[in-house]
Amino acid sequence: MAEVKKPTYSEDSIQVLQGLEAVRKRPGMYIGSTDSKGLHHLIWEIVDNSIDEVLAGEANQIRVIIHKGNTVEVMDNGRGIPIGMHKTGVPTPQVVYCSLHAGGKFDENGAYKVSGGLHGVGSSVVNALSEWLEVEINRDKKVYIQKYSDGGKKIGKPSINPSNSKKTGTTVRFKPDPSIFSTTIIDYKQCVTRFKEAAFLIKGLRIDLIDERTGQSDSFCYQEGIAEYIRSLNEGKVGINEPVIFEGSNQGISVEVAFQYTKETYNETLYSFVNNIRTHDGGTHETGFKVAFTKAFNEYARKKNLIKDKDPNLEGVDIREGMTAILSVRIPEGLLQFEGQTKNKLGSPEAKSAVEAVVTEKLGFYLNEKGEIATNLINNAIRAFKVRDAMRQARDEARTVKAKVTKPANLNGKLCPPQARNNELNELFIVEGDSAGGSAKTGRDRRFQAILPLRGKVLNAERTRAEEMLKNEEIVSLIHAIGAGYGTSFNPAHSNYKKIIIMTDADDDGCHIQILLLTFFFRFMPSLIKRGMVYIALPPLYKIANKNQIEYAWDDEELKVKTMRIKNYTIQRFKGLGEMNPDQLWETTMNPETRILVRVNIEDFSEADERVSVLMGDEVGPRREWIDNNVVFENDDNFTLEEVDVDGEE
Ligand code: 1YM
Repeated sequence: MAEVKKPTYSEDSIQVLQGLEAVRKRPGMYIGSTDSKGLHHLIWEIVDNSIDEVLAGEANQIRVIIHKGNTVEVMDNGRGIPIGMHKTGVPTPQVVYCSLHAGGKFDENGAYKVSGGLHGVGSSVVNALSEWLEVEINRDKKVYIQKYSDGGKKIGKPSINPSNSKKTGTTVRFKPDPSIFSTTIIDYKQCVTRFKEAAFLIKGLRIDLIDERTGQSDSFCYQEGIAEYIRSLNEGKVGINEPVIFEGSNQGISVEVAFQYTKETYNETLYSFVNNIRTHDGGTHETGFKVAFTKAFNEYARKKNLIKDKDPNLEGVDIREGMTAILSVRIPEGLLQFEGQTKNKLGSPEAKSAVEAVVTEKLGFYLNEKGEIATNLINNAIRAFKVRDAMRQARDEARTVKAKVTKPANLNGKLCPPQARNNELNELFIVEGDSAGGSAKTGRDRRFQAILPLRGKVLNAERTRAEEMLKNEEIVSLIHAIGAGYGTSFNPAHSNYKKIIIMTDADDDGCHIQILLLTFFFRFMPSLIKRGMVYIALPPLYKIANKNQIEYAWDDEELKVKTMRIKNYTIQRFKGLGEMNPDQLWETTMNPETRILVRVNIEDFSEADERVSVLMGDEVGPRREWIDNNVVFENDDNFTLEEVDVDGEE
């Protein structure tokens, strides 16, 4: 990892600014919000202080404990906050924990913090927003303890006792104030994500996370840093190259990049970080990264005659197809500039040129050195370009064909479109087989429901090259029916339908088709799922009939309850959708007033990505291992299924 200039400020340089009352009056100004997000910011803020100590080269371990009453303890093995008197006549830790803006973050004399610290919030803000807080410092063979309560009010004087131990470090325990926060329940999963990321980004840092409420614990430590991050993201995929790391610095900005290309992947995964905080919306550093890749690949391809003089340059999206990359930059406070509503986008112009300079140089060397791999990567990009070009042509053709037919694209008699064009209301049912397709076509509300019957199995998008996928009739029909493109050009706003509903038999084959379709959507139209536009229809399993009265049951439990109420009934178990007549199918599965739909939702995109490649990909080993370790797979928590639409409400 590139060296970052060590802060040079001392106890003297801390400016005592103002009291903590202001923070309690307007917490939102300091931590963004007082909901769960704001609550977790308190933890991040304290941990960031420990991380700064790690980045200064003075600590390598951080331990976070969530205690039973949702109190938090953060400990590091750094130097410990200085315990001597500050020039203002109070002990330094008190300055750090009681005065706003203390701690060097706002020091203008060259000192800067490089870890996240949203809004430059300091330890004092955490103190201000805590019911109580306790600081314990081990330093100079002494133990210093000071407690505060009710938003930072000192409880007595600090106790300073000699200790025999050479141990040094800082421990902070606190209880977020329930009169400030709308919730004080700490989410373990959010802590895992944050600390795992930090451990990946800082080689050799060990973070232990312990949840005493549940007994859960995790430990994160990665000696190979972001190269290991790449490996974990690409688990189950076949690599074209080994993960590579580039490091360098430019204009005081340190840049670290790792990347690996994998086969059979259509996607590009780029995770970027600024001062160890994920920048979900990218920004100037990502731009610099992309420009450098495009430049270096094209330069190399031309030099080696892999693309001819008359050919156009390879485009960025093609060059990045199949790439997984991590970009981590560390920027001095003075150059930090964020944009956008959520401040998740880096705006600093220096970051673009710094990343571009470092990556262009190192990538150029890498490609020249690894001739064979470089050729493979270039060919990968050329293939991606050809696929995209072919699809572009196909789309153009489709557009002209569409223009000639009078009714909107009939898709060779497959798609049965709704009467009205209304993409805010219309629904597309993807139905397994012709017989169910027939019932659905008759039973539907033709004003807003469309039916697309699928013949035969859908291709597995995870094991089929995009080029092949896009030749497949079923897939092409699906892409055209939805009408919003695919891959990087997919735009959910152009979808002809508000809901895309997968309607299959309630058996193994039906499940398989569901999974294949979800894999296709996940890889080719991920934002369709992200926007909550993909649904699974739940047909009933049983029909209970008694003279004129007909009821349906969706599982055995319901069957039991309903048959207890009815006398002299007959039970019919539906083996497939085709067994229902059009009216029955409408009533049970398609009518928005009575049907049950399950909305497909992705909680953690990268986890889902990894899961899809393990479960649907080429390699048998990781899949077998996953199945061995996760026996219950009806309850896969990556595709969370939330019930909606039970009575027409969402
Ligand atoms: C659990 C939270 O705050 N660790 C921590 C904080 C500091 C230091 C070490 C530290 C910094 C420096 C010198 C320096 C801080 N010190 C200050 C200040 N963990 C946690 N560990 N010696 C120790 O930056 O020069 C603010 S934070 F201002 F007092 F120096």
